[in-house]
Order: sequence, then C-alpha cells, then structure tokens
Amino acid sequence: LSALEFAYRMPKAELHVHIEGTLEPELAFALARRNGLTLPYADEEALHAAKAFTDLQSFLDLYYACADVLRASHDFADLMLAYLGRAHADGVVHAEIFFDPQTHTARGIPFAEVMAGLNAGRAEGARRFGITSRLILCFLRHLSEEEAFATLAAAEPFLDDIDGFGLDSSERDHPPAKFARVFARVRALGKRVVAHAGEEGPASYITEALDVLGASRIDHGVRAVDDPALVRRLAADGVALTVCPLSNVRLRVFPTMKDHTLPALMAAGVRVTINSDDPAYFGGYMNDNIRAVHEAFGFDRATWAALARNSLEASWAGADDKARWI
Ligand code: ES4
Ligand code: ZN
Repeated sequence: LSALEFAYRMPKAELHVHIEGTLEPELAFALARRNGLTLPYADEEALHAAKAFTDLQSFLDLYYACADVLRASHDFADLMLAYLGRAHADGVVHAEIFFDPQTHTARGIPFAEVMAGLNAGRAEGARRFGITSRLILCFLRHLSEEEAFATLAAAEPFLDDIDGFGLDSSERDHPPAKFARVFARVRALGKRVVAHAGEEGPASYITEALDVLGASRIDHGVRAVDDPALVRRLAADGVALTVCPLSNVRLRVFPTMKDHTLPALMAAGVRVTINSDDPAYFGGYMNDNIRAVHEAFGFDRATWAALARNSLEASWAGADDKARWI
C-alpha cells in the first residue's frame, strides 16, 4: 500500500468543516427548484466559474449567497446526509461540524428548523455510515456582540445537541476580544470553545483566542509561524490546529501548497490536523486535501498515521470511541 493509499484509508476525524460549505452545485440547484427560487447563476457550470476567489471575503460573498437556497428542515437534513456520506467514503469516522445559524435566522428561518434538519441528517448518517458527529455553533464575527448574544439565547433550548461554540467569517478587523463576554457565557454554560484565528488575521489573534476566549483548539492557526514563542506554546500545551490546506491555497493565504506552513508547524511539534473547511467551494473533501498535501510534501506512512491520530485525539469523541479508533 502506498503512503497515499494508506492515508486515504486511515480512520480519521474531520474537525473543521462548515456544513453550509458542503453545498455542492447540484444540490444547490435542486434545492432552489424545490423551494421555487432562482440562483443568480444560470447553471452549475456558471456557479463553478464563480469560485475563482481572491481572498476570504470574495469566498464569503458567494458562500452566503448560495446558503439562501436552504429553507426547510429537510434541506438541512439533505445537506448533512450528503456531507456525512462523502466524509465516510474518505475514511472519516467522526466529524465535528460548524453551522452558522445567523446566516439562516437573518433570512427568517427559525433556529429550530435549522437544528431539526441538521440533527435528522446526523441521525440518518449515523445509521447508514456508522459515522459519529458533533455540532459547533459559529458566531459570525462581522456581526455585533449583541447579535451573538441573541444567537446564544436562541441556542439555549438546543444545548444538548451543540457541543461547542466557534467564531468564523471575516477575520480582519474583527479580533477575538470583540466576543470576550459572549464566550465567557459559553464557558459558564459548560461548552467548549474554538475559534478561527490566524487564517488571514495575525498570529496575535491566535494568542487572543486562547487567552481571552479560552479556545481549546484553533481553526486554521497557520500564521502562528510568525510568532516563535506562540509556536512553542501551542506545542507545549498540545493545542490542536485544524488546518485546511486546499482552502488556504484557494483563498491565497499561501501562493502554492509548497508554501504552506503545515510541515513547519508539524516539525515544531504542534498537533496539526487536516480538514476540508468548505469542500464544495475549495476543490475537495478530506482525501482531496490529503492528496494535495502529499503531492507538495510527500509524507511517509508514519507522518500520515500521526496526522490521523492527531485528529482523533483532538476530537471530542467519547473515550470508548477513541479507544476503538486509535
Ligand atoms: C470560512 Cl474558510 C473560512 N474562514 C472563515 N469563516 C468561514 N466561514 C466559512 N468558511
Ligand atoms: Zn473554516
């Protein structure tokens, strides 16, 4: 078995995937039809052509526009089931999945409708594929603290189904500290904290996410290399980074995959994981990311095994499940 085939088949966890970012063009057009809507793109090919991004914001504009086809709970269920099936095919045994409720409640979709659909999809995915999953509610950082607090209040009846809270959307000029009080409340509710930091924003946002928000994992975190003391801290404390290689190249965080800081972070002893972020937008799912990294860096089997083990260890799966997989 080649190192790449080995990596494809390894049982692994996906810890950084936005469910809205798994909306493939085919499903987007099917949901538009089902809901009597017209997408601002003539066909799947035109939508595909719109995915030539120049930065994070150029992606987010399209991502939020396409999410408009998600209306009823069964739309969210179909989206979730399609993702879990695709992840299962790539050896993913456990997924911790972001959702952006503000993208939906702002359009008048009830929070309960979103939750019902995501949970129905997760239940069916567990039945069909044996895949376990968790939900992570992300606050949109370009919106206000007040709106984040309102979202947290709306989430309170559903806390049994939400394992953690995160922070996503436009990073620049929206530092983690903007949401210090919201995440204090999240911690008081006994929930885990993660945050996107150090994707387009500076390494100092990673430090802030750890110190001010109490984040236990950092989403992306690839700019940590600009602060050697921070890299030593991440390694010493075992803070996992949920790295998304194809995303970073498509959003021009790095010019090419060979410029990616993933090998440097691993060499420094940081607990790195590989993830797909928004697979319908960035050119692929888990194993597509693994292939792209392998083409750039040619890791051996031991390195791929370590990356898969990192993902399972850094996950919030139960101890029994972890013992089965690791
Ligand atoms: C995202 Cl790649 C990325 N960065 C920040 N926020 C996001 N939401 C969805 N994908
Ligand atoms: Zn992300």
